[in-house]
Amino acid sequence: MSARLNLAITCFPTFGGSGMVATEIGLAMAERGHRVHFIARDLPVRLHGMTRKVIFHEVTESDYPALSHSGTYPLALASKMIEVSSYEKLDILHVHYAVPHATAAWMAREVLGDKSPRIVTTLHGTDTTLVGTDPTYLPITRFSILRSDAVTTPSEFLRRATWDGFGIPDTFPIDVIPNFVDTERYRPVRNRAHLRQLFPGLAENEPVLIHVSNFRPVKRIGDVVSVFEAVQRKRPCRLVMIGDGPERSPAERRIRECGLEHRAAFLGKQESFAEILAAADVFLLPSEQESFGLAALEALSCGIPVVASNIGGIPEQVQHGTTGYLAPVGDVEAMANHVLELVRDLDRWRIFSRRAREHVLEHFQLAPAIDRYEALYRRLLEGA
Ligand code: GMT
Repeated sequence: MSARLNLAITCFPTFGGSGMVATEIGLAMAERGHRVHFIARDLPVRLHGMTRKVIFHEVTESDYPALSHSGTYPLALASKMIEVSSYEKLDILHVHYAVPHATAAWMAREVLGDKSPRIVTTLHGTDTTLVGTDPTYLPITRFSILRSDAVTTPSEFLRRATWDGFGIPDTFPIDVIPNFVDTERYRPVRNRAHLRQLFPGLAENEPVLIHVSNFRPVKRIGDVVSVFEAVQRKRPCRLVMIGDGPERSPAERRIRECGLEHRAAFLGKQESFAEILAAADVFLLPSEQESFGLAALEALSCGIPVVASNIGGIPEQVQHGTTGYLAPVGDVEAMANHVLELVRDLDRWRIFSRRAREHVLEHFQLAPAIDRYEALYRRLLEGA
């Protein structure tokens, strides 16, 4: 085995934690001198402007009329994996999100036989908790997970949910490699000018709440708005909403109906928002489910305390009463009270902010996570 690995990564190219994590792993591996390919439907968001560091292979589906709407993406992806593996002699194929990427990888491996790369599947959450365990996909997803050479999850919670949800014995090895954050990009630089561009009349001590997500129902965007309204009644504040998805329009409508539109800014999808995040005061994540909650980690890295629901993998990164506050799903009153505790007491906010940054530096830095993925790849190749 040569020291330089030939690695391919497959992920969803859309805004979302799994694609972000996959892209950061690929870029970091390329920085370490490995040859890195991305096999995806489109250029992943964080690869924009970075393609000279890696090789991108686009998965294109046939436009033959009889095939449209028949879900041929997994087949096109498997074919591209076979093609790239054959002429690039890949060592590792690392797929992010089991549905359908782990299944496409398994199909590719069946075709490639003993020339197949080793397959690593990283589960990210909805592929287990929402989609994967849906009876529509369960048998094939379970099978594809079991046929992977290695499986990883970003939290203990998701490891347990995978064993339990798919009826897999807990003797089946799943490595927990927590998600990580680029602590240089997400750092505590509080420049309120970024917020004044959004809110020209922003007072110096006026708190700014912020939320970043894909605005899917699982994020409980209505709760973000409810918390903002409840805080606003007691202490004038502002709300920044970053991202887009089905729950955005209803939320914007509700904000307008309450006459709060001048106090809220919906920015849509943003490729870069670290400066805005770092200038805000409290990050809100009242999700129904979250295997990890990468956006909260990015906030903590900027020294922004998080108020979130006490579910899934969130408690593995947000410490209640230390770096933020956790409340039961849907308990918007408790969440609003926690926000008020933070924004009314600057000393408390500063302590939480410092501890948030320290916690991230200690446990969620990029380099140690990349070390673990690299060690996993090498372990698989040594056992080949
Ligand atoms: O729900 C999202 O935010 C998108 C989804 C994805 O597939 O990108 O996020 C999942 O993976 C992220 C990266 O590991 C995690 O931080 C999110 O918690 C997880 N989402 C859910 O579990 C709902």
